[in-house]
Amino acid sequence: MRTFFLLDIDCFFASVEMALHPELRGKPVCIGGLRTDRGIVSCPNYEARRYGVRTAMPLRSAARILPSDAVFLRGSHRLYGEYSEKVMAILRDFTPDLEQVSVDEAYMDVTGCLHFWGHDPSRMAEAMKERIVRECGLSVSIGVAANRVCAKIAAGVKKPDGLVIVRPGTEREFLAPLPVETIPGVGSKTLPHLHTYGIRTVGDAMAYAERNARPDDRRPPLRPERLRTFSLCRFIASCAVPSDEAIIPHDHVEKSISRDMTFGADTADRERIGATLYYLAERCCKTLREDELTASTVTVRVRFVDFTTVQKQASLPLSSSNEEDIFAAARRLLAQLCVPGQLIRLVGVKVSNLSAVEGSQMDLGVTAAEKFSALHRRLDGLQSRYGYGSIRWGITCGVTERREEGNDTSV
Ligand code: DCP
Ligand code: MG
Repeated sequence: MRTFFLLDIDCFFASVEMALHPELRGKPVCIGGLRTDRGIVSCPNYEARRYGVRTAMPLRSAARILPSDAVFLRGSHRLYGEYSEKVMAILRDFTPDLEQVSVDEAYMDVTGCLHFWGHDPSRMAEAMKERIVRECGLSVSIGVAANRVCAKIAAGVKKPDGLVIVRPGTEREFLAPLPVETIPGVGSKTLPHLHTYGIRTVGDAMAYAERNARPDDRRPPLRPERLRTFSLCRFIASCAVPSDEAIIPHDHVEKSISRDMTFGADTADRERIGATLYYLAERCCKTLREDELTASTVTVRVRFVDFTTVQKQASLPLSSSNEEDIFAAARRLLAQLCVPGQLIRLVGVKVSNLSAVEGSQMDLGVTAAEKFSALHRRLDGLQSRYGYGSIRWGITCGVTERREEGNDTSV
């Protein structure tokens, strides 16, 4: 079981100003502009929030509701960037497995480091907080849990200066009473839909998912509208499940290559989905070969009818740029992400963990992989000369859509 931390700096921009100018402490402070400027508040401190000021509120509205000793500052993004780097550097002293997700927020997988703290996450979290206060003068909130979603929600529960630990096995208990919109991804579109089904809390969604699960096929399939609700509720319920997904440290993440395809009409046709998966793997592999790269991680992304998106990744035993290897991994991942009969809107393949290929290694033609590699290069040449349709693998013949949303991405 993994242990994740989510750390979020409290009212970040305002906190930096208060750290540098202690005379601001205790007063309402708004960053974003002066009180008569046009524009919005980018960060109110907690004193200003007590008067009802919120992020993105017009400065002039904030000025109207705040007392005259409130301080309005334009702020300095350069300064906040420097503080952000300082905090992230402190966190990296605690664990290398850190993913910075915004200027003041990072996920950490501390599973491998907890033994330094007697397997006590609260000791580790307190030590982090103490160092950040001492060296940067900033207070932070930390959520600890066996998956990222619970850690993120826990970090927000007792802000500012919070530390909330969701003990393994208590995820359901923790999430169930919360409003369903607490779950990231449940927004203004999905919320009214859930409300029409009487689903207001995460617990309601969990109960709905359980009631409508169909372990055997003797019960009639759900109608599309109910299926949408069910998929949503199942996704919400999955937020209580511990995660085994590793955190990929951002500064070690290299370029990745991804290709997505949205189907013309939602489909549950396994053959068609498989053909598309192969086609997308092929597109990724072509780019790998063009750039003289191989990949050792494959990720598959699936978007369902209700726009819920799930993804899963796997490592290859040997890094590769061959369709056979990438597709085999992608097919296994796809099988884990969706059940037969489930309608799919989009499927995507991403290859990452890239490394450069030694030129001669590709040309030996001794092992099966090398032979395939040589074959793929020949096909690449033919296709670039005479078009993709001139010669193609049988499996992709059913692929008619070309509504690719692919691009080479740097994560
Ligand atoms: N920010 C911004 N505009 C927004 C949201 C945020 O400029 N619409 C900036 C200002 C924040 C910083 O990003 O200080 C971090 O955003 P958070 O959402 O973490 O908000 P705060 O750190 O200000 O408050 P909290 O204590 O709720 O984390
Ligand atoms: Mg913050």
